[in-house]
Amino acid sequence: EQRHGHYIGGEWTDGPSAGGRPASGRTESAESDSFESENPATGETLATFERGTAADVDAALEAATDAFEEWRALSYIDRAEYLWEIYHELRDRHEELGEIVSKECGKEISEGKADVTEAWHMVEWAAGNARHPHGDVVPSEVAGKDSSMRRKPRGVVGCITPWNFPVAIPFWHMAIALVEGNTVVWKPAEQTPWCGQIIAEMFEDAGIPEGVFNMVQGFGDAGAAITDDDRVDTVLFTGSAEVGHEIAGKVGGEPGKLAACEMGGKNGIVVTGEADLDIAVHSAVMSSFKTTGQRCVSSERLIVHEDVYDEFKARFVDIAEGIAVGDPLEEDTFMGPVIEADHVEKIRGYNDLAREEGATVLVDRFDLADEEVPDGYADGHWVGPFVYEIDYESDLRCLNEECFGPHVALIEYSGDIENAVEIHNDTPYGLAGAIISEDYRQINYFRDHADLGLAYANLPCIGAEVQLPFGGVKKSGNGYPSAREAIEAVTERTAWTMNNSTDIEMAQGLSADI
Ligand code: UN1
Repeated sequence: EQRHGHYIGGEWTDGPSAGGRPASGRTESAESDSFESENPATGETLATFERGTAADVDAALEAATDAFEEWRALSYIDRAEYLWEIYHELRDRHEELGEIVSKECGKEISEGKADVTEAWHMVEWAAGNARHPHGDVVPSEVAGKDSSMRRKPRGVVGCITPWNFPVAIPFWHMAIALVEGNTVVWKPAEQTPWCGQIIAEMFEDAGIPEGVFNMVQGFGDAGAAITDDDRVDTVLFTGSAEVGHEIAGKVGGEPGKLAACEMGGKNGIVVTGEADLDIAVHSAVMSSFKTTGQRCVSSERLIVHEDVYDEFKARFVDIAEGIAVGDPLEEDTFMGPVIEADHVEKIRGYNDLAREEGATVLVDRFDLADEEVPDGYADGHWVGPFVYEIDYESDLRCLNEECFGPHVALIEYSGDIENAVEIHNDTPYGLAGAIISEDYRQINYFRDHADLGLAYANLPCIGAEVQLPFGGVKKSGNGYPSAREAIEAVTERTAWTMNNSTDIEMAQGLSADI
């Protein structure tokens, strides 16, 4: 029987009480002790989950704090063994879990499966790291001294993860945190509690010692109870800029506590006059419409040179007009639904805003024609591509704010690569972006001058691999909570120096005479 509670200190809580009133959809309701997971393609309820309170978070933090000393005392290799169990389970259950991801967050099935694949890649990287030397031997200027940099776990790591990668991103955070010797309190996104439940079951099946891994389901109030608590040493957050900036400001301001946050972007692709247009159009379509535009790395700005603008536009518009929107479990679907009803309204708002700010609309499939919505899916959260062209102006909100949907601007530029990069950099964000060009000088200029954490040439700006750093500059993030760089946020570095001689000799010529 499924319990659908929290996993705290090696035990499941009872789950939503029989008489508990489920929150309607995913709206927050303070009176409710439960909430529902919904299939965004059909609107149907998948399961009901217990809604975490401050008391649940308190219990989870207590358990994580108590478990820390024993967990850190294990060897790296022994800690990694638990993760290897999970690695095999993720692989063995690939198809099944990929379908669950697609059902709960609406991504088409190849993306659902890729989410699971990315999770095991991360586990493989983190657990494999246990057999890799980390730390540095550092030369000392004094012959009799040995210096090195050693890593230590920080303690309790609070992880807050988003719904759009409900399996991969939790492992970006937790696999490294755990192998490095930290204990974890995790809140999955309220939109994807089913994925949260399954991941917690995997930790249970792997036999992870009690209190090392804890999962509390719930909303932002449960998240705030984690991030605000003094027992938490590091907060790892991936999600919206609004929440991330709040956490970074609040937690980052507290001495001894560390927040690493990765937020969204207003990502751009530059197509120069020297671009291969097949690659340009293909990359732009993938970057704008995969995951129905709901990746933090999705592109919402296409900055195209005047020499190729008309041809690029015609080809991009043609594909956007025909792109297959539908049941995420069907193999030939390109775009599934968006995550929830409120998100449909948010996207509508940005489409309207673009019109008000002077856009010429090229494709508007926002209100999908009735016959396009598959039978039986009328209650799903459907939107189609919205493509517009607009004259670049620095302060247009539609070119600065992240919509997080299939909403994309075409901007024509003239002159050199410098002009394109100036437009590219003119947003508050700097997460991912791409240049499409056959001219290596233009490519190198973009690499060196575009404000980005993830930069691509002749590729879409989605699809990063876990062994690369994943994070952004400017308002897109700080501290890299994600993929391989998370190691920096979950470890302390000790500068260790040992004297091997019988005298004391100081560096910098400092006198040691007394
Ligand atoms: C996200 O966009 O929220 O780089 C994460 C990618 C994926 C991860 C995306 N590996 O597209």
